[in-house]
Amino acid sequence: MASAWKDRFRYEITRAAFLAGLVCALAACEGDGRPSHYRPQIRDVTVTAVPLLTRELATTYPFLSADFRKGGVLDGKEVYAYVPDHVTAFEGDTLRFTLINPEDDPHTFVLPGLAVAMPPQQTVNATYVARATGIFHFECDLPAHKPMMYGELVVLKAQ
Ligand SMILES: [Cu+2]
Repeated sequence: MASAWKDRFRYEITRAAFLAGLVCALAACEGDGRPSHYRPQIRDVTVTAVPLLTRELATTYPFLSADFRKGGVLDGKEVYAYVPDHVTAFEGDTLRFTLINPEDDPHTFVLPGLAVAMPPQQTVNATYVARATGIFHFECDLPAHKPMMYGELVVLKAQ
């Protein structure tokens, strides 16, 4: 009788250990069934606002005068870029942005969940946690710079 009790006890202990191991394994798995070994990182990203086609350049490129004129293709606009204009991270990473605006015009850096002013000739720091996977548009939301001044943050699934 004592032996049967011991066998039963051993069986229950083994079963409990198996279930505990199964729970741990499932908790470590992603949706595709493979365990995730990625540890979120801090990524330092420097983004600089750069002029491409601005009014000041009309003296260098005379054709721009027609573009900036009322009714021209750049009427009320100027073309700027972010360098780089694409940033990649993994889900859970923290991005430490250093935003540099070397120009005499203001800009902004707007991502879903983050809006930062970039005053002229200043450097601004901002932190963003990439909580969700996907492709996220960032832009300067000043009307004179939309829709040309933009980029994308690509957040990949951690593996
Ligand atoms: Cu701008």
